[in-house]
Amino acid sequence: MPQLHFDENAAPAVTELADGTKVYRTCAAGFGCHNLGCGLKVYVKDDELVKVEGDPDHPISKGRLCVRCLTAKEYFYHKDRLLHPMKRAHKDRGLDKWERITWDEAFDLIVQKYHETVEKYGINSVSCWNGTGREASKYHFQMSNDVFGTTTAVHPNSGWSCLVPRMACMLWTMGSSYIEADNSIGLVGRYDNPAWTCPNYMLVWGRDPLRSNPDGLFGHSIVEMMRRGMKLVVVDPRVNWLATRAEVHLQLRPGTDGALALGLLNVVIEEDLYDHAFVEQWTYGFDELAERVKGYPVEKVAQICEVDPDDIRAAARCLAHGPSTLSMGLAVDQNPNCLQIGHALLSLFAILGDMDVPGGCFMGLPPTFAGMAENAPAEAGEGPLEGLALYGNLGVQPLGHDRFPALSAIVNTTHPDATLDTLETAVPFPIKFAYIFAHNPISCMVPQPKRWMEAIRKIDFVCVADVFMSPTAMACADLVLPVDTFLEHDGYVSNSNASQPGQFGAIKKVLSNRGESRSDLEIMLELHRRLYPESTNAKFSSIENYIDSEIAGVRDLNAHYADLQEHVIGQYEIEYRKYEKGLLRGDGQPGFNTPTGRIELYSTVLQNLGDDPLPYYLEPKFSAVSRPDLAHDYPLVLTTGARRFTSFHSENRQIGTLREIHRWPTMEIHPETAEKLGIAEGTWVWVENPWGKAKLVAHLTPIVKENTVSCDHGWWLPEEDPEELYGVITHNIGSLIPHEENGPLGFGTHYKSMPCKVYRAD
Ligand SMILES: Nc1nc2c(c(=O)[nH]1)N[C@H]1C(S)=C(S)[C@@H](COP(=O)(O)OP(=O)(O)OC[C@H]3O[C@@H](n4cnc5c(=O)[nH]c(N)nc54)[C@H](O)[C@@H]3O)O[C@H]1N2
Ligand SMILES: Nc1nc2c(c(=O)[nH]1)N[C@H]1C(S)=C(S)[C@@H](COP(=O)(O)OP(=O)(O)OC[C@H]3O[C@@H](n4cnc5c(=O)[nH]c(N)nc54)[C@H](O)[C@@H]3O)O[C@H]1N2
Ligand SMILES: [Mo]
Repeated sequence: MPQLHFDENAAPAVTELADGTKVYRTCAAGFGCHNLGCGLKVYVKDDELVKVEGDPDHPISKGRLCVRCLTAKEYFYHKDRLLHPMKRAHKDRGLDKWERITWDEAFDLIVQKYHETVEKYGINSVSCWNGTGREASKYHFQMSNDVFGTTTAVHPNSGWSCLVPRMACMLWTMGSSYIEADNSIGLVGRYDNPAWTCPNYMLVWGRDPLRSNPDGLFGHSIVEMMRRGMKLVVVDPRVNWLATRAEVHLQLRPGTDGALALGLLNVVIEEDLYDHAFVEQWTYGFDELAERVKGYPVEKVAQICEVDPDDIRAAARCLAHGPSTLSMGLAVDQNPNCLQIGHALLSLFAILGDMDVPGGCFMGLPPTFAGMAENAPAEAGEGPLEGLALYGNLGVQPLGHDRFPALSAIVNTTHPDATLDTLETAVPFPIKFAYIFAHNPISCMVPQPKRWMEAIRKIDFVCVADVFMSPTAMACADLVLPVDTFLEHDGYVSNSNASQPGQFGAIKKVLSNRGESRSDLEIMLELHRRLYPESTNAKFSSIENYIDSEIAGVRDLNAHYADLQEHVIGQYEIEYRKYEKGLLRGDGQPGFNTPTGRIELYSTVLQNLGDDPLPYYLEPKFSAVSRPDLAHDYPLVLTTGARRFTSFHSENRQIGTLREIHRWPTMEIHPETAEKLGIAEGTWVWVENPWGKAKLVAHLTPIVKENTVSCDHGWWLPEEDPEELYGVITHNIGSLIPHEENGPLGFGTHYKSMPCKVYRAD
C-alpha cells in the first residue's frame, strides 16, 4: 500500500523575509480549479496578500502556475466577493433585494426549513447539489448523506457527462477505479526515477490537458515527456497546440469518436500489431472483439469521421510502437456513445499490452472515495441513513435509478436528467429544499438552462453557498452563504484519493477571512452540530479531526494532517503490473477486478446491465447523417466547452486581467465559412438550433474545419444588471443542448455534437 514520501530538502512551510513578509508554502484548490494542488508560495505582509508564485519544491507542478492563480490578488480582493450571509423574500427571487443577516440567523433558517421539509414531505425532498470536483466536492456525499441524510444528492450534468462514463468503463471492463497516462506522478525524482519509462506515444483523445489539467494529469507533464522523446497522436476536431506537434492529428467530425476508436482496433487486429501473450493470458473475449471490429474497416470509418484513411492506419501503427499511453478526455463522456468509446479505447491499449506497465496506462487501485459504488467504507451516518453503507447500499434508490439502474453501480447521485423531470412534475416526490454549493447550474452545468432555472424556482427553499453572487444564486436563492478562498482556511488536496499515485497536500490558512466568509467544511461541521446536537461523532467535532479521519481512511497512508501541514506535500508511489501481484482484487489473487478476472474486451458487466457487451458506434442523433431534415436549416456542427486558461467553467468572469485576455463568450469559426455568412472577426452572432440560441462573439480561425463551430460554455457577464441575471440566458450555449438525450444506459449527451446555424446579431 502507498506510503507518503516527504522531501526533507524542500523549503520550510513558512519563511520570513527581512522586511517581515511571510512566505507560506501551500497547495492550491482554486482560484477556479479542481482541488488539483499546484504548489504555491504565498507572500503575506501584515495580513495583506502581496503576491503568489509557483513553488519550485512542489514535485508535481514544479513552480508552474496558470493565469488563474497568478491573478489571485484580483480574485481575493474583488469587490463583488460575498462577505456576509444574506436572505431575500421568496417573492423577490431574481431581484437584487438582499438583507444582511448573521450566521446564526442563516443556520437557524436552514435548520428550520430542513425540519419542516422532512416532516411534511419526507427526507428525500431535501436535496443537496454540487458542481464539478472542487475542494467542496470532497464534501458532497458527506453533506448529502451524513449531514442531511438524504439520497437526493444532485449533480445535474446531463447524462452525468463528466468523468463518470469513463470511470464506468474503467471499473466495469478493467476493474480499475481510474486509468491515467503514466506521467511518473508518484515517483520520487519523477522522470529521472529508474522505475519509470518514457512512453513512446501518447494518444490524446478529446482532451486538452495543457488548459484543463484534468483529473490528476498535470498538463505540463505532457510537454516534459515530449522533451524526453514522447510523440503524440491527437484526436480532436480542433487544431490545438498539441495537435500542431502531433505525428498524426485525426481531425474528426465531432461526435464520431466511437467509429474512429473501432477503426483503430480494426487496424491493430488486422495488421497483427497486438500483444498476443497479454491477450492470451489476461483478456476475455478477444475473438468476439476481432469479429466486431471487422464491421469497421478503415475506409468506412474514414468516411464517417471525415478523416484520411491513411492517417488512421498511421496512427494505429504509431501506437503499436509501445509503450504507448492514453489520455482520454471529456469529449468521450459528452457523447451518448460514451461507454462504447471508452471501452474501445481501453481495449485498444489492453491488446497493445500497455496496461499498468511503465510508460503505459496506469491502473488505479479499487476506489475508496465518496460516491463510488464498490469497496466503499461503510460510514455510519447519523441521519435517517444511520448504519447503512453510503454507496451502492443506500437502502433507498436515488431518484432516476429505477429508469437508469446502471447508475446505481457507479455513483449515488440522482440521475441528472430525471431530476429535472422530478422538479417539474413532483413525481415520485416533490423536491422542497435545496442546498447548492460550489455549483452554478444555470450558467454552466445544465442544458436547457432556462427550463432548469424555472424548475429550481419551484423549490420552496433554496440556499446557495458561493464565493461570488452567481447567476444561480441571483435567480433562485432565498439565502446565500459567503464562502472563503483556499487561502483563508485549512484543508487538504489529494489525487483521486490515492487510487492513482500522486500527492496528498495541505491547504493552509494564511490570511484572515474577508468579511464573514467561511469554508464549506466549516459550514458543514456547523450544520452537523446543529442538526445533531447530541452527536458524539469525533470526526465532525473539528476540522483537524475531520481531515485526519479522511486521510486515515485512505489506504493506510502513514500521515496525519499535522504532517501535511509541516511538509506541505507528500508524494506516494503505487506499483506497476498490479494484476500480476494480486493488488487489484479483493481476494488478493492475480488478475483484474472483473467477473472473469481478466480485462473484459467482451464485457459481462455491460451485458448484465442490458447493453451490448462489445463496443459499437452510435451516429450522433441529430447529425446531418441521422437528421438530413435538420441539416438543411442547421448546416454547421456545434461543439462546446473546449477549456480556456482564463476561466474555470463560469468562474473568473469578473477578473479584469483574465477578461482582458479573453473578453467575451466566443465562437470559433473557419474564416471561409464566416466570409460566406458575412461575419467578420469580433462580430456578435447568434448561434441557433431548434432547442435554443445563444449570443457570442465570432473569432475567425482555421483551427476548426469549415463545417464546425466551437463555442465557449459557462458565460455570464458579472458587469451587467443582476436583475437581468447578468445576461446568463442570452449567452449560454447550453440552451442549444437537448434534455434527456442520453445513451442506452443513461450516460452521456450531445454537448459536443449538435447541429446549428450562425448569423449576425445586428
Ligand atoms: N481552465 C479550465 N480547466 C478546466 C475546466 C475549465 O472550465 N477551465 N474544467 C474542468 C472540468 S470539470 C473538466 S471535465 C475538464 C475537461 O477537460 P478536457 O478533458 O481537456 O476537455 P475539453 O477541454 O472539454 O475538450 C478537450 C478537447 O476536445 C475537443 N473536442 C471537441 N469536440 C470533440 C469531439 O467530438 N471529439 C473529440 N475527440 N474531441 C472533441 C476540443 O476541441 C478540445 O480540444 O477540464 C477541467 N479543467
Ligand atoms: N455546453 C457545455 N456545458 C458544460 C460543459 C461543456 O463542455 N459544454 N462542461 C460541463 C462540465 S464537464 C462540468 S463539470 C460542469 C461544471 O459545472 P459547475 O461545476 O456547476 O460550474 P461552475 O461554473 O464551476 O460553478 C461553480 C460555482 O462554485 C463557485 N465556487 C468556487 N469555489 C468555491 C468553493 O470553494 N466553495 C463554494 N461553495 N463555491 C465555490 C464558483 O464561484 C461558481 O459559481 O459544466 C458542464 N457544462
Ligand atoms: Mo467536468
